[in-house]
Amino acid sequence: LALGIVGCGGGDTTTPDTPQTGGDTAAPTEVKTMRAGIGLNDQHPQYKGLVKFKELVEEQTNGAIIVETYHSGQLGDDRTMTEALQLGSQEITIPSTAVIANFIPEFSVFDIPFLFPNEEVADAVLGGEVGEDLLERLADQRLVGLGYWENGFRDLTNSVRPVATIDDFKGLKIRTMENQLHLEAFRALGANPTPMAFTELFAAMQQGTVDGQENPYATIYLQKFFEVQDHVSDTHHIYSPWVFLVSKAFFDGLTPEQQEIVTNAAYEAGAYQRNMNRETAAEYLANLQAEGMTFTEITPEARQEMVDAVKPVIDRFADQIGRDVVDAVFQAVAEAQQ
Ligand code: TK8
Repeated sequence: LALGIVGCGGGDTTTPDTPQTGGDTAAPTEVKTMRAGIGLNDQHPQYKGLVKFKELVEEQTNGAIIVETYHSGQLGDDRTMTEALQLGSQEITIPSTAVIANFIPEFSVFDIPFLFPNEEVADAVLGGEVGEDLLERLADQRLVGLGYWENGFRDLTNSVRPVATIDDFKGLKIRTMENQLHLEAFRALGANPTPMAFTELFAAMQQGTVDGQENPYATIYLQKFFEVQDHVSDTHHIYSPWVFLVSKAFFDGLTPEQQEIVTNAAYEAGAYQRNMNRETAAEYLANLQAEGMTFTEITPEARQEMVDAVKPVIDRFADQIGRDVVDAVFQAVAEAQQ
């Protein structure tokens, strides 16, 4: 008894060919598939968080929603996958806010260097009114944002020299994410930045197309950047959030109960991933040193020089980001520290 195939807002919907048996354990009448793609590999807390999401959703919907997980850029880079959600050919991706800023400029507010002094302040701002307001703006881009996950504090690596002060940035070819504020900030630090998708980064470092990059320790270690990079510094120059994105067309096609399950699962898996990220950061730095990377601590004085150097960039970008958003974020950062 083969039942019809019902299309539903982007996600594949197939109706099982077994007739309903009734009762709580009945097979779902209509199975929806969520194709979830990320750029990092299957060792990273981001992927472990995605698997947690998959388990929660499949269990709580009794298999009415199935999540297919793809890692290591199998479905493309952050920007391509975000566009796929808009087109309805993919249902989930978890890009950096820096990439989302190409769709909604206000998201670049989180790329302001040295904005968050620590993770507690980041949690308070992202989980508060400012963070929620930005997530609501995703609807205009046919996207739904189900909370912020943690990429984390970004640290500089390179294959040329240890970096201890701003002078050491001079002339370094640094890959940045595809984000204008990142580019301008690294120019202000004296580097020679190149925007590039994450999926091309390892090869670029291997071939010497770029001298360095910047990412949290978990990414540097788990993506094996120590094989092509010699030096790491705790610049902690930007705290990168990820956003758990769902295709709006698909999300709108879910029942209210399914929307609640998917939303709660995204937030629960986000907390799980954030905690795992934080619990392992020190271990990954130690692993990088064990793999032969030199580690340079940035002194408060040296960091202050960097803060001063990028300040004009922030002033220049405030209007492009939206001065109301910039003011609201700085206000929220100040309040979170009281
Ligand atoms: C992975 C990216 C990565 C980001 C970058 O898809 O591009 O450097 O930090 O985590 O989202």
